[in-house]
Amino acid sequence: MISKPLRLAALAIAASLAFATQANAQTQSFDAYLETVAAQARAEGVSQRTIDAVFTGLTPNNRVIELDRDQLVSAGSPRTSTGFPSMANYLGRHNTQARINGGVRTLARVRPIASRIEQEYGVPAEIVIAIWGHETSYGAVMGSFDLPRSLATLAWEGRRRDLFEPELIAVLKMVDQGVPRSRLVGSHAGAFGNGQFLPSVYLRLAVDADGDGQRDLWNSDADTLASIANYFRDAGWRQGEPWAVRAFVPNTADRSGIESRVTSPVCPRVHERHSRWLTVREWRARGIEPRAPIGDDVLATLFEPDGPAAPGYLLTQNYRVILEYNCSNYYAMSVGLLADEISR
Ligand SMILES: [Ca+2]
Repeated sequence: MISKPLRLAALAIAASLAFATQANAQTQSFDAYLETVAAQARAEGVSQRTIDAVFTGLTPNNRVIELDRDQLVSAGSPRTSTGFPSMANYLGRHNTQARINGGVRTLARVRPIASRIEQEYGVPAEIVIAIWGHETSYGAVMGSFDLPRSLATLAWEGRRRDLFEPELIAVLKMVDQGVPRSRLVGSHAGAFGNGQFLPSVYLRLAVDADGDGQRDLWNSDADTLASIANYFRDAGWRQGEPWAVRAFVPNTADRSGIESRVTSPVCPRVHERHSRWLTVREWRARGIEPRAPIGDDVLATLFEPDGPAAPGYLLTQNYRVILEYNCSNYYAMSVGLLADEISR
């Protein structure tokens, strides 16, 4: 299983996934810990009224800690000859016909808004809707955990306090900005709404696109679509470039010498499966043929997720943008291919 999406936090998770020690865990009672967070929040301008409204009566949730630990130990699926779990298997489970149909229906329903947002942000509507589909089945499954309680529990527990304490303070700032306390419901790991943003991402990138004065990622189609599109634009989406194209890779293709020579500073285990960057023109010269339109000068990496006998892809910079949303090749491939299906 791939770990649950955690937005920008994926970077921090990748760095600490190997059973980090609980160095600073639970050296204080939960209430004493909340007092230290409250002091920090006050220093960052959060009102006492908000702190009282959110923290009074808050208790840790053991279920959240259990789920967080389960993520670490979940054993992988069967491996292919690549040494990695099968991409085909993952896609079969995640890009189901029901999910594809849901995406087509969603796009039809929101098309006027989606077109306007596509114009404004330069991110294809089908990519945004594919994210929505993978995160919450187009809003059907947004999580039922109380966000302040989950975030306070995870921050106090301490394994990833560096990640969760700022998110706990960010959720207080959301309340200060007028988000109703009752709306703060989401995943056990603190992600919420249609696109499963973390609070810090909400503060930075959520958009009020329907003009009602609220950035409502739970109920508003326009706010949801614009906020995800804004995330993608902020992460460097290149308008008019595909996320990837399927590529024909002949048996005779020489795969030696195309390994990446750099180690990615972020989630290196994801990036090390991609080749080095070459232009499409250079790939063609090596006998590797794109199966869909893509400019000759576009830079791409070759990725053969299930090995040489299975489909290969030329990934562009836009694939990296999907990885910024959730740094997993399985996630990014399933989002890109779902978007392709929706736009077909
Ligand atoms: Ca709104």
